[in-house]
Amino acid sequence: MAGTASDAHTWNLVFLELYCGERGHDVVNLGPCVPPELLVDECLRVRPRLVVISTVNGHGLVDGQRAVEALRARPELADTPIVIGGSSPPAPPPTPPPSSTPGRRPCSPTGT
Ligand code: B12
Repeated sequence: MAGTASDAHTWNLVFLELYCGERGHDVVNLGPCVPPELLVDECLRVRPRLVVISTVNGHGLVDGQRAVEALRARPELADTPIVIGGSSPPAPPPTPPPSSTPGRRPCSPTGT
């Protein structure tokens, strides 16, 4: 289990470690800000049944892809299941509906 390279959040990892541990799984929690090279080295050492990557800081798409590519580049880890999850970026604010004020007309370039 690891946070992504740029992600400093830790309670996500604490939660997941407890969640998996309480269900009987042996968990190696590498903590936050884990670069792909470290993740690969630890996976080669531990040979996990599952790699859990957590990302909550909004950079999961880029960081996660790099981590998965690094893991998949090693033949020893090519078949190791990987899950990635966490929080996604906040939704943008809703677009206000077009104004329906009576008599209001769109401006033309000439101001007419
Ligand atoms: C506490 C906090 C911090 C603390 C972290 C302290 C620490 N030691 O962890 C501090 C102040 C350091 C911090 C920093 C930053 N933060 Co912050 N932080 C939070 C906050 C308020 C709570 C996060 C938390 O601890 N939640 C508790 C844990 C248990 O819940 P969780 O993280 O959501 O994890 C759950 C799920 O996501 C899921 N999950 C997580 N991982 C995985 C993996 C799998 C496989 C699965 C299935 C599920 C899963 O399970 C967990 C339990 O339900 C959130 C906002 C919020 N209310 O969520 C923002 C938030 C995560 N932070 C945010 C941001 C932007 C930052 C900063 C970039 C701010 C800045 N400009 O510096 C930095 C990041 C720096 C970095 N390099 O990463 C944003 C991320 C936005 C995004 N996703 O696009 C959030 C969402 C705030 C916001 N609304 O903007 N932060």
